[in-house]
Amino acid sequence: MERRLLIVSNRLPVKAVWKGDELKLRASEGGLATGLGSACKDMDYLWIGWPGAEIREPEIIQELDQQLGERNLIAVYLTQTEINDFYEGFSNETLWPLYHYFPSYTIYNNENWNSYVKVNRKFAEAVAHEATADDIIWIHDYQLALVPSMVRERMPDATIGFFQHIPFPAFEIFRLLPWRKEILEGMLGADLIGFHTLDDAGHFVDTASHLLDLDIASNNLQFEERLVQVDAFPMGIDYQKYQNLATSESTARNVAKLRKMVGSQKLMISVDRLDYTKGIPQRLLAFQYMLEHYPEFRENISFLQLVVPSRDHVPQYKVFKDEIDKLVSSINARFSTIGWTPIYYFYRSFPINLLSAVYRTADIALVTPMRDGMNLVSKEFVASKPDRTGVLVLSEMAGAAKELLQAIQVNPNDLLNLVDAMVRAIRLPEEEQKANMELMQQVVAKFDIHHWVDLFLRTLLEVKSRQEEQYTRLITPSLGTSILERYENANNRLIILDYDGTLVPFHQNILQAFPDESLRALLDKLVSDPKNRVAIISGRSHLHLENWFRDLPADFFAEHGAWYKPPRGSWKLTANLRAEWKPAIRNIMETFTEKTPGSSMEEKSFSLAWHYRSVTGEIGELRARELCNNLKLFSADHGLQVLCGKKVVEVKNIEINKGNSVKQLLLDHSYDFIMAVGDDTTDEEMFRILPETAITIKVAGRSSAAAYFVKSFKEVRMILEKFSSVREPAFIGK
Ligand code: ADQ
Repeated sequence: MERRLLIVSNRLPVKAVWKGDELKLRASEGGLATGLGSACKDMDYLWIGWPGAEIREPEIIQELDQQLGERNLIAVYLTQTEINDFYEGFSNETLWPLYHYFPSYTIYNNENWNSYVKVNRKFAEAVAHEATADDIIWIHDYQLALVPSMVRERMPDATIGFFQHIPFPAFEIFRLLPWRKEILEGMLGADLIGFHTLDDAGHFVDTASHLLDLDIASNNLQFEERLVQVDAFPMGIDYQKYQNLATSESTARNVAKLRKMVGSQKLMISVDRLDYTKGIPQRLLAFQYMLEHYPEFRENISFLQLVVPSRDHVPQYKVFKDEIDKLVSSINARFSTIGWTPIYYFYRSFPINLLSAVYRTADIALVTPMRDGMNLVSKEFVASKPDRTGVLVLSEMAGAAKELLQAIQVNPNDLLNLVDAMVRAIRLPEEEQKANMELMQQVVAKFDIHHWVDLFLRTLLEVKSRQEEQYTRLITPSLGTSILERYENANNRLIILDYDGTLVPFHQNILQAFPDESLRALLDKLVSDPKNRVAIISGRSHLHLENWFRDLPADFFAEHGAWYKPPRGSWKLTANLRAEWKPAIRNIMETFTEKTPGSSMEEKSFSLAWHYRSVTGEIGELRARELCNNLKLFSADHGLQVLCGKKVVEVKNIEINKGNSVKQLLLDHSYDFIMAVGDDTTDEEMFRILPETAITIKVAGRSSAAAYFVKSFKEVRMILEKFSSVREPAFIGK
C-alpha cells in the first residue's frame, strides 16, 4: 500500500504508565492493539489515540509527544473528567453493555453523552490536523463512532473506513439507545463499515433501514450522496508470530516451569480481560459442578484462569472482580488437597512469551464468553499448538465460532452444556484432537491479521472507486449545460419520461401522486415546442393517466406499454394480451395483503400489483421477497414477468415492457436528440434499447444501464424547466 495509513483508535498500542516519578511506555492490552500493531509495522502509518493516562504537565506532554512521535504515534490527551464520562461512562457503561446484550447493565446519562460527543470531536480534530488528502483513514471501534462523520465534515472527500470490534446488536436492542440516530449517522460518515461477522453487518443494515431514510441494496447503502458499504471482515491474528513463539526456547523453558507448577494433571486454561461479557463466573461454576459430579477428575485436572485487569474503575467491574475472587477461593477451599490445587488464578497482565507457554501447555482452552465480537484468544490458542494436540471449547456467542467450526461449541448460559463440553474435551482421543486442530489451524493461518488488514483496505479503495464512478456519472452543472446545448441545437427531439419517482415523489397512497400545477405547466410548455416529441411511459393504469393528462398532447404508454395513446388520439391495446392468469395471481396477492397490514393490491387490465409503501418496518421487504419467490414459481410457466420494484411487486405479461414502447417511438423516426429518464427497474429496459447517443438518466439509483444519474425528481424537473425556457433563436436574415 503506497498511501499512508492513518489509524485512529481510542487507545494507542502503547500506554503511558507512571513508575514512581517516571513515565514509561508499555504495550496496551486488548485485541485491537495486539492485532493491528503487528500487522502495520511494515506499513507507512500514523496512529492517533489516547495514551491511557491523564497527563497534564506541559513538559511531560512534550517529552511524551516526542517519544511517541518516534514510533509514529500521536496522542490525544484526555482530562480526568473526560476519562470518567466519555470512556468509563458512555463507552463502557452505555455502549459496551448494550452492544453485548446486557441492557440491564446499561446506563443512559446525558452528561456522559455530551462528553462522548466532545471527545469524538477532539479525535476528529486531531485527525483533520494530521491527515493529508491522500491518507487512508481507518477509525476503530465503538468509542469513536461519531468520528467518521466528524472527519467527513472537515474533509468531504477523505477515504474513511470504520471497523467495530464488538458486536452490533439487533435493532430491538439498539433502538433502546436515546442517541441511536446520532450514532448511526456518525458511523455512516465512513465509506466502508466493517464488523467481525455477517450477523453484525446485517444488524447494522437492518437498523439503518429502520431508523434512517436510506436507499439500501443488500449491503450497499446510499447515505446522502455517498455510497457506503457494510461488510464482515473477521479479524485474524499474527499466526506466524504465535507459531514461532510456541516453538521458541523461551516458551519451552516456561512450559517446563508451568508443568512443574501443575504437576502431571491435565491442564485447562482460560485467558480473558476482566469483563462480565467473558463468562468467567459461569465457567467457574461449571468447573465446580464437574468436580462435584465427576469425582474421577478431582486431582486429575487443574484449571488455570488468567485475567488481565481492565476498567477496574467502573463500579460494575469492581463488583464483578469480587465475585470471581470469591468463587475461586470457595472452589479451592472446598476441593484442594495437599498435592492438588483445582484453580490457579492470576489477576494481571502476562508477557506474550508466558502466554504462549500457557497456550502450549494447555490440554484444553475454555473460551466461553457470553458475547464477544470475535475473541482472539481462541485463535491464539490454535496457533500455539505445533503438535496439534489440545481441545478448544468455544462459545457460540463469539464471532470466532463462525470460523472455528471444529471447536466444541457451547451455549455459555447452559451450565450442563458447559460441563458436558468440558468432559468431552477431557476425554477426546488424541487423533480427533489433531484432526480438528489441523482444520482450525488452516483457517487461522490463512485468514490472519495481514489478510484482514489487506482485505479491509482493498475493499475500502474499491468502494472509493465505485463512488468515483457514481460521481462522474452524476449530472453536474457543467454536464447539465452541455445537455442543454445539445437540446438547443437539435430540431427533432424525443423526450421519454417515466412518471412515479421521476416526475413526482412517491406517496404512501398511490392516488395522491397526481401531477401538481407546476408539473402540468412544465409539460404543457415542453409539448408546445414543435421540435419536441414527449412520451410518458408509466406502469400506471391507463385510467389514471387519462384522468390526469386528458388534454396533454403527448405520447402515453400505460401499464408498462400495454396501452398506448398518441397525442390527441385515444387509448388502444398494443398487443393481443391474455388475462386468464389473473385469478390465480390475485389469490396469492390477496393472501399477502391480508397478512401484511398497510399493503394493498392494484388491479390493472393486464397486470396485478402489490404495493407495500405504507407497511412499517422490515416486514414489507420480507413479505415482498417471499411474494416474489412464490410468484416466480408460478409465472415462469405462464409467460408472465414478475417485477420486484420500489415498494411494489407486479406481475404482467412478458411481452409488454417499456423497451417495446421505446421501440415503437423510434420506429420510422429519426431524432437528433433523445433523452430518457426513469427511476425503477422497469426503466432499465428502455435505457438498454436506446442508441448510445441517447442521454439516459436514472433517478436516485446506483447500478443502472443509464449513462447518468440525478438525485431526485426535483433535478429532473430542473432539467425540463431549462429545456422549456429555451427560446427559438431569432430568425436572422429575413
Ligand atoms: P477484547 O475484548 O480485548 O477485544 P480478545 O479478542 O479476546 O478481547 O483479545 C484479548 C487480547 O488480550 C488477546 O490478544 C490476549 O492475548 C490478550 N490478553 C488476554 N488476557 C491477557 C493477559 N492476562 N495478559 C496479557 N494479555 C492478555 C475486542 C473485542 C473482541 C475482539 C477484539 C479484536 O471485545 O471480541 O476479538 O477486540 O477485534
